[in-house]
Amino acid sequence: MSAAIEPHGGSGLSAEVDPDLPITPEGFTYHIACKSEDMADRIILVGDPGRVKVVGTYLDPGSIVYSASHREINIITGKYNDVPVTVLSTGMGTDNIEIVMNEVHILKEYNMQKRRWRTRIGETPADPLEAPFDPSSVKLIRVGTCGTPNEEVQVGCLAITQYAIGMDNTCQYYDNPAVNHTADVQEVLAKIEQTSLGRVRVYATKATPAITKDLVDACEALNGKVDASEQQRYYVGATCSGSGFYGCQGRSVGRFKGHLTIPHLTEELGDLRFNVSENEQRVANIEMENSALCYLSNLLGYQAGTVCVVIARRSRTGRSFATSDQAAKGLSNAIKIALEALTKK
Ligand code: R1P
Ligand code: URA
Repeated sequence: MSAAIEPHGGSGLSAEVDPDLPITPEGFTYHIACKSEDMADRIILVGDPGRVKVVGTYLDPGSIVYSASHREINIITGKYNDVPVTVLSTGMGTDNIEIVMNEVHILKEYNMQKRRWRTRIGETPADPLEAPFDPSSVKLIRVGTCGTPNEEVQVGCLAITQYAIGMDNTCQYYDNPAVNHTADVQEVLAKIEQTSLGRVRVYATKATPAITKDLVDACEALNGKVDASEQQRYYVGATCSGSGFYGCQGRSVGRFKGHLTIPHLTEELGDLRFNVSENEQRVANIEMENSALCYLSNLLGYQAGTVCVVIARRSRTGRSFATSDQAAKGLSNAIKIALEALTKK
């Protein structure tokens, strides 16, 4: 196992490096301290850098072969059920997700030796000896914490993302992925634009349906193994991602009171109903990373989804914050479920 490495992998960046694609001569990207061979195709993303170590305790004993740290990005690679898995922290916010997604893309699809992009399945290969890359082989599941505006959702419950609503502006800098033009995603967008969020530019996309389903199946399987008192509650719905924790999620603090553009954001999100595919959908949760994860993964053809433990309930019918025990139990189950879904064969 490598010890904490120097930022940029030792020799650093030189004047010859392409400023649009900063990669060291050894093949390290600018922010994630690893090379292509150190990153598995199946990736758990967490916000909190300290959570990487926690997820590591759920991996197969003695399986961790790589560990490094740079800025808020801690990374380990090991195995779960004998399947290679990387666990990576992003820190808080969609802006960090944009950095991580670009560098995961480079690490997966840029041939560092030949200094050119790999060809994908269905494209004419640049080198007939090189195996074409299948973008759907990259699977990313975020394991986070969140709040909820939904009175049906209690603290300690897991929120599993089906639709993704971006209240942030990160993905306004990228074209819409094809899935955003489908009738169901368009409906989510139309509904969200009818709220006060119509005053800011919002976007909508969705998690990969297979990942949403695998997370639900993993939660059901976990519940099948425990007593009624230990059942893990979960709720599938739309995840709204804000570009901040306070005003951007409708929290008005101190002298900011009276100065929010959308003072009733949580109430409006809690009241939203989407009749997507004839099945009523609601907002499940609010956090700060999922929108960019799903949107950018959809653009790249990677598979992505999110499971978060609800720690703050801010609904019309009740307000509460999870105890440390509730948060820890929910997080433990979220980690198990995410690892099962990620490594499903
Ligand atoms: C805010 O406290 C942070 O917690 C949530 C939010 O998305 C934001 O990053 O997720 P993590 O617990 O994964 O960091
Ligand atoms: N994380 C968030 O982003 N919001 C919450 O309310 C709780 C956790």
